[in-house]
Order: sequence, then C-alpha cells, then structure tokens
Amino acid sequence: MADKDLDGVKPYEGPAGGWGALRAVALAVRGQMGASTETRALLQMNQPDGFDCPGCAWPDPRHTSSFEFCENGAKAVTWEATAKRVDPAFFAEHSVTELWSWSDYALEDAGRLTQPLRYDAASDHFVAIGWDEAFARIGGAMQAMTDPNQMEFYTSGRASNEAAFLYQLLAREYGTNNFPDCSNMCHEATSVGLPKSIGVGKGTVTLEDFDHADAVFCIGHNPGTNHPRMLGTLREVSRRGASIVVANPMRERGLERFQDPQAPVEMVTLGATPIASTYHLVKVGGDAAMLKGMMKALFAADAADLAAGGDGLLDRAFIAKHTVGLEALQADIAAIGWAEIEQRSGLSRAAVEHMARIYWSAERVIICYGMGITQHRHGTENVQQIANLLLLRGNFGKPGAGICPLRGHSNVQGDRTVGITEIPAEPFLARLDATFGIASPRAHGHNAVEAVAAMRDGSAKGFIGLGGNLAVAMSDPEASFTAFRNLDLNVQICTKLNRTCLLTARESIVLPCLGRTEQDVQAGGVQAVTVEDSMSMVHASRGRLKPASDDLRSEPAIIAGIGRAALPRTVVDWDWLVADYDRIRDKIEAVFPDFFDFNARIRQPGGFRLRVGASSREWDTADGKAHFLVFPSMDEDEGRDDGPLTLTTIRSHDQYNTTIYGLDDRYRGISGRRDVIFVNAEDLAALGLEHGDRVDVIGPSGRTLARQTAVAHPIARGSVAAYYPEANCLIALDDYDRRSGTPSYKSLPVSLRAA
Ligand SMILES: Nc1nc2c(c(=O)[nH]1)N[C@H]1C(S)=C(S)[C@@H](COP(=O)(O)OP(=O)(O)OC[C@H]3O[C@@H](n4cnc5c(=O)[nH]c(N)nc54)[C@H](O)[C@@H]3O)O[C@H]1N2
Ligand SMILES: Nc1nc2c(c(=O)[nH]1)N[C@H]1C(S)=C(S)[C@@H](COP(=O)(O)OP(=O)(O)OC[C@H]3O[C@@H](n4cnc5c(=O)[nH]c(N)nc54)[C@H](O)[C@@H]3O)O[C@H]1N2
Ligand SMILES: [Mo]
Repeated sequence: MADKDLDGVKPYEGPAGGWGALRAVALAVRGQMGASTETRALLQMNQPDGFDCPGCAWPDPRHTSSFEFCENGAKAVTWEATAKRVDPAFFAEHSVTELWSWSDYALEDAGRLTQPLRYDAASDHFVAIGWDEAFARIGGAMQAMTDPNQMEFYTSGRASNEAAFLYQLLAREYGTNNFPDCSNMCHEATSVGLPKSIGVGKGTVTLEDFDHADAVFCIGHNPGTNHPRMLGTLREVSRRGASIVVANPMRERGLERFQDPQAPVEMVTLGATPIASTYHLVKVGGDAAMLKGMMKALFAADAADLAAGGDGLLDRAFIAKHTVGLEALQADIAAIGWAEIEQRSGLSRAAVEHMARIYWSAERVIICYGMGITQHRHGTENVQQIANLLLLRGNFGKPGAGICPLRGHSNVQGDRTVGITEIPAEPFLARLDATFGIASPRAHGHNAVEAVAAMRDGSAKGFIGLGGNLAVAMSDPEASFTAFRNLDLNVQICTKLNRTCLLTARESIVLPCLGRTEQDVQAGGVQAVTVEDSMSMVHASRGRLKPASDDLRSEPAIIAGIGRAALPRTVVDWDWLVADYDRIRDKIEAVFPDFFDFNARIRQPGGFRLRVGASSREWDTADGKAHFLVFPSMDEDEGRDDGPLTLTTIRSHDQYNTTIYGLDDRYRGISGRRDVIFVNAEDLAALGLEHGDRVDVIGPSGRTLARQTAVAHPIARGSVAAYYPEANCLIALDDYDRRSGTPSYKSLPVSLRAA
C-alpha cells in the first residue's frame, strides 16, 4: 500500500478570473505591502505615464487604456514593492549555510535587498560593503582573468533596453560574446527557427489582428496564469464568434472559460465567457505529429477540391510569389501515415482533421504558442511546422493573420533586439564598433547550457547575472550548483535574494538594483527606460515608487560602475551615458537603424512598433523568400529511450519562474503545496496506483524526484506534469535542442513507482 496524501487537493469548478482573482490580489497586497503605495502603484501599471508591468510581455492596447486588471501582474508588483527588507542585521543573523536550507519561496519572501554585499568566507556571512569597494573587487577579478572568454554575462529578460544595451557593450569591449540569457531556455527555438522560415525571429501579429481573425489556435501555452491579460483579448475573439482551438495536454481553466473582472455584468451575475471552441488534449511532445497531420489533411482536402473543379485550398498565388520549398514539404507529408500521427499525437485522425478543417475554413488565422512548443529536443522544428501551416494559406501579412509566440519575461524580446546574443551578426558588430570605437570579438560565445557546462568544467571562471536565478532555472541543479561553486567571481545584480546568490565563489558580490516600479534619478534628472513587448511595440516605462533603499542603483548605473572598474583603458564614457538615458537611446539608434528617432518616438503615447518584415510580406531571408521547412520525423524525442510516461514541467498559478509567490495553483485545484504530479486517471489505474498515492518519479539515468503525490487530472494519456523548478533534478544538462540550445524541459521519459 502506497501512503496517501490528499491535503489541499480538490477540483476547481469555477472559471478563470472572477472574484477568486480579486481575492488573490487583495491577499497579495496585504501580504507584501503597506496600503499607502499599493493603489498608486497598481494604477500606474501599463499606463501612458507609468511603468510597464514586470509580469508578462503581452501588449497593452496602445498603453492608453484605463487600468487593465490582472491578478498575476498585481502579484509581480506587490512582490517587488513589498515592505519587507533584508538589511545588514538580517545577514548578521543568518549565515549562508543556514540560508541555503531555506526554500526558494522563503529566500525571496524575506524582502528586498538594501545594499551591496560581499561574501565573507571566514564567517560564512554576507557583509555590507560600499559601491566603490564592490566595483573595485569586481574590476580586480575581471582583470585577473587570463582570457575574456572566461567571463559569462547572463541576462534575465526583465532588464530594460538601456540596461541590456550597456551590458552587451561592456562584455564586448571586455572581449567576449558569452551571453547566456533566459531566452536560451525559453523562445530560442523561435529566435533560431523562424528567421529560416520567414526571415524574422519574432511574432508577426499586432493586438489589432485579434479583432480580425476568424480562428485563433492556442498551442502549448497557459494564458490564464502566464499572460492573463491575453484572456481579455481571447474573450473578445470568442464573443465575436470566431473559433478558438486549443492543443494542450492539460485542461487549463483559463483556456476553457473566463469571468472578466473588468466586466461588471459578468462579475455580478457570476457568468463567464467560454474561451476554447475546441479543446484537444495532445500528448506531451505530440505537436509535430499533430501539425504534420493537419497539413496532411489540408493537402488531401486541397487535392479533392481541385479534382472537383474547385480552386483548391492552398493560397497558390501567395505560395508562388512568396515561398520556396513546397514540393519537398508535400513529399515529406505524403510519406507519413495516419497510424503514426495518431500514435505520436495521441489524437484521433478525426480530431486532427477537424482542427485542419477549422484552419482551412477560416480566411484569417493566428497561431499562438508557448513553451509547450519550444522546450523540446525538436522545438525549433516544431516552430517551423507552425510557420509551414500558416504559409500554406497565406496567413502572413494580412489583417487578422500571423504567428504569435507568447514571449516570457516582459522585455526578453527587447534584450535580444539591442544585442544580447551569443551569435551576433557581422553587420551589427561592425556598427557597434564604428559607433564606439571598440573592436568587438567575432567568435561566437556561450548560450545558457554552454555557459553552465563551461563553468562546471572550469573553462569559465567568472559570472555576472543581470537579474535572474540561473542556477535554479537551468536543468540539472547538481551540474549548475557545481558550476557556480567552481567560480572565481560570482556577481548577482538583483532585487531579491535567491539561490544563485548563495552559490558562493572565491569572490561573491550581490548588487541590489532598482525594480521597474521605482523612480530612477540620475545626474540628468528623473529617467525613463524602454521595453519591447511580444508584438514588437517599444514604449517608455517610468517607475514612481520610492526606492526600497537609498543605497540602490539602477541597472544601467551598476553596469557603468563595472565598466569603469573592469576596463582601465575603456573608450566609453560610462558616466556621461548614464547621466541621461536619452544618450544611451541615441547610441542604440546609431547601432540599430530600426530605432530611428528613438527619443522622439518613445515620447509619443503608446510608443512605436519596430519593423517586422514578415508582417508586410517582406522576407528578410538570404533569397528574399519565405521557406517551407521539412522536419523529416515526428519523433520529438528522437534518440532517447521511451519511458512509459512523458513528463512535462509547468508553472503554477502562484509563481513567476523561480520566484514562488505562494503554494497554491488555484485553477488546477491545488492549495498549500507543490509536491504533486498530475496523471491521467486511466494511467493511474493501469499502473495500479490511486489518486493521492505518494510516488517517486524516475527519470533517465535513475534521476529521481521523490515522494510526489499523484493527482488524477484531465491530462492526455501517457503524459504527466510536475512543477518547475522542483522537477529540474530529473533533466540532464545535455538534454536540449541541438539547433537552439533550449533544454527539453517539456518532454522527459519517466516512470512512477509507489513511494
Ligand atoms: N504569472 C506568470 N507569468 C509568466 C511566467 C510565470 O512563471 N508566471 N513566466 C513568464 C515566462 S519567462 C514565460 S516563458 C511564459 C511561459 O508561459 P507558458 O508557455 O504558458 O508556460 P508554461 O507554464 O511552461 O506552460 C506551458 C503550457 O504548455 C502545456 N504543455 C506542456 N507540454 C506540452 C506539449 O508537449 N505540447 C503542448 N501543446 N503543450 C504542452 C502545459 O500544459 C501548459 O499549459 O510566461 C511568462 N509569464
Ligand atoms: N523545468 C523547467 N525549467 C525552466 C522552464 C520550464 O518551463 N521548465 N522555463 C525556463 C524559462 S522560459 C525561463 S525564462 C527561465 C527563467 O530564468 P531566470 O530569468 O533566470 O529566472 P527568474 O526566476 O525569472 O529570476 C528571478 C530573479 O530575478 C531577480 N529580479 C527580479 N526583478 C528584477 C529586476 O528588476 N532586476 C534585476 N536585476 N533582477 C530582478 C530576483 O532577484 C529574482 O530572484 O527558466 C527556465 N527554466
Ligand atoms: Mo521564459
């Protein structure tokens, strides 16, 4: 008999949003901040003159709307604007060894950092130091490196364009392209895969396109939790009568029905709007088969239509004028059989044909996707199959149509745009060098997996983290913890304490920075920063709150301080640039022509949209065409033994990546805990297990996540799901997409054993 534990497990019957969301906001505010600042801060979020929400990258209606309510945006703000502080007294009381035993939740919940810290090995405590000493120590350690490629410059996607641009300048003047970044664990498959298909590694739609789409597909993303403001958009799509088709291994409440807290009638009558018109529980890792199956059905229907004297279902004029590669794609699709499609996708032929019919019956289609598509060994090919499907019916560059990757961090897309990349293109480096008079290195650098491997193996010796919590976000904590502990220098620029800060190196420095919500004053006065959302809209963000401590510095100012200290012969006037961020923006404009009139255009309400060629059928590929690309397989886990079950890792409703706000996952019916694994009831029965049994989850090479409670859940047969980051111990560091470097966080062969 396995031992059972059903505490806090109870199915959730309500819609997404609604009064539960309002209640959660009230609790978050009460738990983290004083009443005086809360309303002001929340009301200034995503306003023409306020700060950009540090939550997700979903755009706002021109940043001119009245306050758009979002529970998880409110959690992100209250978490940052908390009244709690970790001050020198806190660090005098708690040694690093003691803090290591705290949970990730407790570490961040302790509060905002207030001044620079240095690890003192003799006492095993962090001690407060001044900024000059911090910069001098960092500069000394960086100058002691024998090769600039021994340094890793990590970026998490909350950094502003201005901070990210200065950061890449610092690293390139220092002499390396080692830019591991959170995007490497997230939408790298998009950044690498889409340019080959359509010439740009970004989404092609704008918010307005959702007003014109006849069908919207949502594949592998969970908007109710991760982009809650998108539910408002999907609600409108649904109310217009357009189709919303979902492919997701789990039933996610936000994709089923939504009670809009901004819609008084819905709130008062406890009504809700249905979201998905069709919901398919595709198997984890079954998307390639599903997408190829949809294309197979489309080709068959097209041939039948032609045979019956019709014009066919493909957009042949578009294909002839704009694309290459159709024949190869058709040959590849013709070679696959329905039995394999059904087996790999977990969907019946009828279900796949039904999805395909909705697709070809719609004149204008948007396909949205998230981590369910990208975080696989063949994430890049998955993204390209989505592009193929859209190209077949000319669903690019017309109103209401296009591809819509749901980006992660609020400025992860902007950071890439302004030069955070380990594989920089030559024209960009040439302009950077000409603008500043530096000689950027040409050799490609490390992505996130490569950086951790280099640190583990000892070839990288120094790390700076501009935000983030890499050691916890990365797969294989054993490898990443060892990697960080090997270092000569570990610098963390952050707002709150996290586990990566506690992985002490020979020299460990924590530098506390301003958050998005806080006022940023430099020599030239009050500053604004800029960010780019998921739809390539760039706009200004101005924090208004009083900083958590008088001793915080902005991210640009911190980077400038490191630049001065680490580069004794620097040709960059760091202090001059940081005195007035308009000057940084002028330099961004000089390096990236798409930012013409940058300072003028961000002063317009709503900012401006960066050029996305594919949005107007301009394909920035070598031959100027869009490309159909073949994935000659449907096995997303090629080259790996199949386990009896495939595990995916997901976010709870109460977390922001490695930041755990609380222990509830309301829409999945979990409260007060995270030690669960979601399993299909029939799979449980077949394994001789029951709802509530304690199980060990066994991954490749015997890696084990012990004592999870198996929860019966509406999830595809053969698929199981557990929370990130707890499940990262099951994933090996070298388990990643060979094209994009993205860890395969979303498909791991596992088995379950009664604990
Ligand atoms: N509140 C909040 N907001 C966030 C974040 C957060 O942690 N909290 N994180 C931010 C970041 S960095 C990112 S990248 C985004 C992440 O946003 P999402 O992409 O929505 O993130 P995940 O929670 O990883 O969820 C993926 C969804 O994919 C499904 N899925 C899992 N495996 C598969 C598969 O093989 N195929 C398909 N079709 N679906 C699958 C899961 O059931 C789940 O619904 O959100 C951003 N916004
Ligand atoms: N198994 C599994 N692993 C995953 C994923 C998954 O789906 N499954 N998702 C992956 C994805 S999509 C991503 S993006 C990564 C996330 O990886 P990261 O971006 O590295 O991690 P976060 O948890 O977002 O970083 C949180 C830390 O950022 C700091 N911080 C917060 N705000 C600010 C700020 O304004 N400035 C600065 N300087 N610091 C700040 C805080 O100190 C906080 O502790 O994780 C990846 N890991
Ligand atoms: Mo992400």
